[in-house]
Amino acid sequence: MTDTSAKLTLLGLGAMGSALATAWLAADYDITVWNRTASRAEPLRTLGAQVADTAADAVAANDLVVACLLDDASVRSTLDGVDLTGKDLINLTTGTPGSGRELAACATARGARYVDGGIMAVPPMIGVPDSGAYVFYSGSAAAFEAHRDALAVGAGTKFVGEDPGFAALYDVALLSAMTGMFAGVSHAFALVRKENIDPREFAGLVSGWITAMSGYAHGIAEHLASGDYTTGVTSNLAMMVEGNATMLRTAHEQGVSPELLEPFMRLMRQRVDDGHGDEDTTGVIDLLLSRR
Ligand code: FVH
Repeated sequence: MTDTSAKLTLLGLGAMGSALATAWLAADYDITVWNRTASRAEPLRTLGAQVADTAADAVAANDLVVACLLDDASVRSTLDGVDLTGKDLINLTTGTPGSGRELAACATARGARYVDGGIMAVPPMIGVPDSGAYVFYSGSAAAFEAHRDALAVGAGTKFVGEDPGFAALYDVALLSAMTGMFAGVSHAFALVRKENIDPREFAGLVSGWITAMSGYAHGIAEHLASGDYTTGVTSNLAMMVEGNATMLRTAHEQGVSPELLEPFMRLMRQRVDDGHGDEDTTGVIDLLLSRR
């Protein structure tokens, strides 16, 4: 039977692993830690952690084993040959949906229950009340429920289903949205960079505008749910494509490469050319799915 008392093993003491360990120690958890580079465990030993010499020793110490390593390969090599029988393995290492499913199959075949996790936070947010930090979890619902309290110590929890690939899918989907946002923000700063404009003041305007526009995601969701991409459209694609030309001319005038914007603009233009100028950008999703 799974031991759900306040103790666990943590493999990996990088920036994120150390933040998680510190949060569990602050909450009086009895934790055993292991890290490939042993010296990184010393600050945690001082705070009260047990430090294992090997990953196998660390795993043997507790039923709940959390891995927070660099990547899929480091998880596999760390757990190679380690007895996982009866363990609940929670893998917080960022991976792909496919790697989550593969690790789940591998762990299950070795007698463990597997839960994948996707951390939506940076290390300073861990263990900080109201920081907004949370983690997507998917995989064994029974293992997640058994350890819900422990997993909630450093960050909020969102269980997104028993498909072990879903935590990574949600994680990477949100990171992808963020990457597109960073691209837009970079272009915006480039446009004003050579002018006598205070970047700190400009940042407030950029941030406020992005926040005001963020509800756009809900409009897209309604279109995808209904299959009608024209309902509630206030700014149609034909108009936006004309606006794109103005954005590109402005980039040219300001000496800024349009390379971050052009790929998306090409897809918008394609939808208009295909006769969808009365929609918004939802149809770009269909184009992305039809091109691979
Ligand atoms: N830090 C962040 O902002 C992000 C936030 C969202 C989630 N990510 C993911 O979390 C995983 C761990 O990230 P991290 O910030 O702790 O990363 P590092 O500080 O670089 O530490 C990496 C740890 O992995 C160990 N490690 C690397 N390769 C191996 C290996 N072949 N075998 C065993 N351990 C390995 C490394 O050990 P060492 O270099 O100290 O010996 C660290 O413990 C990650 O998936 C992020 O994408 C963080």
